[in-house]
Amino acid sequence: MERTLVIIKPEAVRKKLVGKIISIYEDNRLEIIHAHRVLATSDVLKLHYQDLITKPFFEELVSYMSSSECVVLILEGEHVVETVRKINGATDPGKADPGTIRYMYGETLQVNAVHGSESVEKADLEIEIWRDLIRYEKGSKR
Ligand code: IDP
Ligand code: MG
Repeated sequence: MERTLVIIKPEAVRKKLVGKIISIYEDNRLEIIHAHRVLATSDVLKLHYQDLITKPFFEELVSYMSSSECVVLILEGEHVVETVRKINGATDPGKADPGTIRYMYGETLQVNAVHGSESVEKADLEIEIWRDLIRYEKGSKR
């Protein structure tokens, strides 16, 4: 079954939006198969955002993402990668469709409430990158 990695970003955790955000995924019939609250390390974030390493905002992004704890979720379901990206909305909350998580809870282009993997391949890679930090057991079918 397809899986994806979601991060409820630090400001959304600080604002106590974890329950509301998880409910949105569940209301869309997606299954939360793992959840872990953790302070992200810069090593993991640099791997997670490796494609953005040349961007001028890269260092700021890593420091924002490790500014306080985030909640990392693994979701499972048919077409879960694409479904989560739709539910999350456009990267820039100002351009996100009404009803999306980023429209409702995002603040800025950077501080935008949630992350969702962009492809099935990226999801598998991100799950491996985060696996130890979020204690998601290797070999677990879930
Ligand atoms: P995505 O999260 O919608 O996949 P990406 O382009 O992969 O968007 O960027 C990853 C994250 O980097 C975004 O969610 C956002 O937090 C941050 N980001 C993207 N573009 C900018 C920018 O131009 N300035 C500051 N932060 C940005
Ligand atoms: Mg991305």
